[in-house]
Amino acid sequence: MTSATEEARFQAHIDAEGKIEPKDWMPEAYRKSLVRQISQHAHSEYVGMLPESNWLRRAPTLRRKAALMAKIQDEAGHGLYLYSAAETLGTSRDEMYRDLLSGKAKYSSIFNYPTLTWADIGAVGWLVDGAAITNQVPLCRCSYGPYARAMVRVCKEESFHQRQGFQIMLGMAHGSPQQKAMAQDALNRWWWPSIAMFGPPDGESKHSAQSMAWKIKRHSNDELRQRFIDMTIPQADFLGLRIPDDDLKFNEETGHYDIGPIDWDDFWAVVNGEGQCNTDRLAARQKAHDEGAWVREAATAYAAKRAARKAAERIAAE
Ligand code: FAQ
Repeated sequence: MTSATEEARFQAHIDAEGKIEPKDWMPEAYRKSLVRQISQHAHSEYVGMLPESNWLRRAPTLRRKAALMAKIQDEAGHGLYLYSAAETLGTSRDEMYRDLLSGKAKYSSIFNYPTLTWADIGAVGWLVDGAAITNQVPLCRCSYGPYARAMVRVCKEESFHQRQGFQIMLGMAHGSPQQKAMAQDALNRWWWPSIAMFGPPDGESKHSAQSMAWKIKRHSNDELRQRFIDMTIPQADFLGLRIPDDDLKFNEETGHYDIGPIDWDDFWAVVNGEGQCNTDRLAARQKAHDEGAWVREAATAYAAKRAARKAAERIAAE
């Protein structure tokens, strides 16, 4: 079969909502784009543990601490499912992780902002996980089977995370005047980075058109951003907090909220390594990787020993 015929069959399968599995034929560009997106997603989950773990030992109550600990552990689990899904495409986890530590691979811009107060933990859960769910629910229908299946569980857990964050915000917004001010301050700082997190505007998104044709992405960056804005503004009203945007207004004609301009220069500066926390985040991941070397060595040695024992048992039984 020529590669043009293979490609036509591949696209027809996707158009008919078929799933692509690891051993199926796929264009190299499809494989490469998936490794790029899934590994960036996995890196985001790993780096995303850091802003939250900053508050783990200072959580205000044991209950809050237990919930936050469970959430952070979930993010580690998400990273594992995602690295495993990406490995089915032929790139090893070691290779992907090396690219993160060297700064070659991207991870989400949002995790380069600092968590300054406990209210930030509420804002991260409410806004960042809220944005993550909006972006990730359509990924459960991604054309690549292992990614789509991993996302089902990830989304269920993200939905618990979003509620955990909203509940913190609710407690603070209805608490003392100082607590309400902290909640408003957290919203002021996390709103715009959460909006930008959906990626560049449609006209500037270099991968969207192809990713949508391949049904990796189901919606454009701007469509998902708008969906998140429309969903979140009534939640801010319920909290009695103000969205920090003087241009924000409901557009009766479109049925959507219009927002002011997004600071794309800030977004690209953060993506390109100049955010407040980029250096710290990578240093923390590098330190954890170095300190975990003995665990990886022990696990590899155990696996090798177990395989040798099994082989010896097989030979003895023959
Ligand atoms: N940050 O052409 P597009 C979470 C890059 S997980 C950094 O539009 P695409 C859970 C993009 O990679 C959050 N870079 O790209 C959690 C590309 O660069 P490249 C992560 C960004 O792939 C919560 C270039 O810009 N979620 O939050 C960003 O079609 C709380 C051009 O962009 C995912 O990864 C950004 N925000 O669309 C954990 C979801 N946006 O690769 C802990 C899966 C864009 O050419 C606590 N990923 N770029 O070098 C996706 O849906 C897509 O990859 C997008 C980007 C939407 C992120």
